[in-house]
Amino acid sequence: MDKTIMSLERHFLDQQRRYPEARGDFTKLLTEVAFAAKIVSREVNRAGLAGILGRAGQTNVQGEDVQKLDILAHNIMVRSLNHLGLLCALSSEESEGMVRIPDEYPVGNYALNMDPLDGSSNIDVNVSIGTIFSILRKVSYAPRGDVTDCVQPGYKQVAAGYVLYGSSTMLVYTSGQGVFGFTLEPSIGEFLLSHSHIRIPRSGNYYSINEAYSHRWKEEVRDYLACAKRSRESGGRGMGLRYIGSLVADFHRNMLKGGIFLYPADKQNSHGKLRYLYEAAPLAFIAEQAGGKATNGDQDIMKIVPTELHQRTPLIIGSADEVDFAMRFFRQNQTHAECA
Ligand code: P6P
Repeated sequence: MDKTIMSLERHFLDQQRRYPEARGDFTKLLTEVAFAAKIVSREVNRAGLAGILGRAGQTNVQGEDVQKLDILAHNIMVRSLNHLGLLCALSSEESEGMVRIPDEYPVGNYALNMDPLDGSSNIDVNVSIGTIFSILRKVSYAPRGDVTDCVQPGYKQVAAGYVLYGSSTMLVYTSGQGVFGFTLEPSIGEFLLSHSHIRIPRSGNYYSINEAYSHRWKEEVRDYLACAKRSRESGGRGMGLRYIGSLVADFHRNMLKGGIFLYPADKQNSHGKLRYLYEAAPLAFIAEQAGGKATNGDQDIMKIVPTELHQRTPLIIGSADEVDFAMRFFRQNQTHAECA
């Protein structure tokens, strides 16, 4: 039987019906994020023509300045969202400070943290990249919001999502009622429901980590990886390596196929590389809603209380059984924990 055709907007409205008291602001915000993602998707897909249209930092054939795509994505997201009267604050990997709502625009009751285009170094080689966003309620008493509205622990999120610009453009989100995936149908410019109630498999065949840094890792990370690779017959997990170098792409594969992604702290990055508010926390919300887990190697990502806008965190995220297995090593006080 043909599946029903469910657009993103129809899905949001159906979800909103569960809350009679809802005014629709949250639905409107999610809808506008999806609108902005469509524009970013178009620019990402045109990037391959940059040689003709002009590279970032140069001028294109029309003599226009070509912006770096991550700056362009940042501007598209900000300009799509900052005038709606839905947000009191925005943060972005592309902005040192909080992005304030211009005085001429009304403010709203939500804050949005985002990585507008993560993995942008992969654009020139046509590797999948992504947008990551996290939505929180306003908590400050500042009339027009302040940075404390952005800097909140993961468990305070009301929604989180990512957009993957790959062989197709997918938007995956949660608002605490499960995880839903929508695929963009370019011919009609609509995101259509393609993955309802995504559940991350409890285990997986692949681990994702940049093994070039193994000399910088703590002993327990090396011990874990030795067991991750070892065959199941000899007490290991029998896993292979998949590392795209684009967080959203690696995470999305694990969401659908199972697996584990690790970016641990090391001698060079004592707090890890990835950012808490707009990379780890939103993906942790999604992972947990899909039955997976996310930790910094010591505590759940969702329970970490951040203090800074661009705070970094180690991140171990993916299938529940794979994260549990890894934590056996990271929680160990002694080194050289045994596989079995
Ligand atoms: P490394 C991209 O720059 C990014 O932020 C993530 O998308 C990706 O997972 C990670 O960094 C890759 O980092 O140090 O392995 O190149």
